[in-house]
Amino acid sequence: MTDRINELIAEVEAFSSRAAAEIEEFRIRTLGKKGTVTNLMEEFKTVAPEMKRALGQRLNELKTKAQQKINDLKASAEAAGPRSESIGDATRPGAGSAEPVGSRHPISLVRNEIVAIFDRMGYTVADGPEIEDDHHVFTALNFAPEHPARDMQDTFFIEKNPDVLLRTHTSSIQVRVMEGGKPPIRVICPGRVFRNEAISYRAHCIFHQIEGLYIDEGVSFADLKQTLLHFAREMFGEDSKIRLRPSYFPFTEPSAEMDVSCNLCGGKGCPVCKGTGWLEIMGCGMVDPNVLENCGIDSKKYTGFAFGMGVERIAMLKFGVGDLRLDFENDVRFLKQFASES
Ligand code: 2NL
Repeated sequence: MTDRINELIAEVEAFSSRAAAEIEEFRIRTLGKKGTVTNLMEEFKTVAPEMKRALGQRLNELKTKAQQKINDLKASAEAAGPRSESIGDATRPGAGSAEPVGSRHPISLVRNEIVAIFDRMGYTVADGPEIEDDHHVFTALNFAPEHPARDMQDTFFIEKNPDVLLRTHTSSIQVRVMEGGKPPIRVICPGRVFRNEAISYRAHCIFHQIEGLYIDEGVSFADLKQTLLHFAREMFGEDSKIRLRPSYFPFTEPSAEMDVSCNLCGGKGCPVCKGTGWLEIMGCGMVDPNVLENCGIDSKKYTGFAFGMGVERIAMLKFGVGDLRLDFENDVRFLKQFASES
């Protein structure tokens, strides 16, 4: 009997498991009604009186050890949680609980791409306030005192003070850059702009612009053309062509509207380009000498070009967004469609 007790003590000491079912099975096998330890207790009753003292002590030791072992294993199995029974393949991805990965907004994607193209040409990004004053939005940019853009119908004014308004274009950033630094200047200015317009599928009162400005000695219209051709090839594909049509802006002279060849039909004419083979994507021109002077730059020494484009319009062309109100609703079903872009 002593040998069997010793064997069982060794067995109890060696046993280990983190699975609740195995621990319970061990309990039944040892301390259960027909368990090994319980059987020994029964047998103990028939042991000769002179053996009882020594055997009894050893048997009690076995019983206590078995009970302690079961309690300890149960406690550590519970602390480790239900999954610890079997972790299975540790290289599998976690089940269910990972956060869904978001995606960039199409406006951000297009802005980042445009900024990256000009960054590679040596332009730096400049930022400025959305709440502006008349000087930076209109006067410095050569808008005549009675120009319609200064009207309440077109511009949001704040606090009934005509000198506190929301910028209607990001040119106000470039005015600040010119006022604060000396040529050579090469900046790209992305940002939100605000116009008091009725909202429709093709117009919104808040939208995004990117403007560029390059000022140095001897900058010519040829530099403007070549810069914009390079931009069009990078943005819309290397077979892209551009054309410049005469236009008018108060802040540039001469001014032009730039079209890029329609990359959907290759210039043959389709519904997107309305049969013309061309898509209008930006306005541009040589910075008016008045603007340079208004911003403290010597117009006899320096010349420059500038250009501006609407980001929503480029996103419409690039991603086929048919209604620009979608850009502002943040409907997840719309946003998810850009998850593969970066
Ligand atoms: C358009 C046209 C344009 C500019 C923006 C500019 C800025 C300064 C001086 C001169 Cl500081 N010009 N910007 C020039 C020509 C066109 O934008 O259609 N934008 C969406």
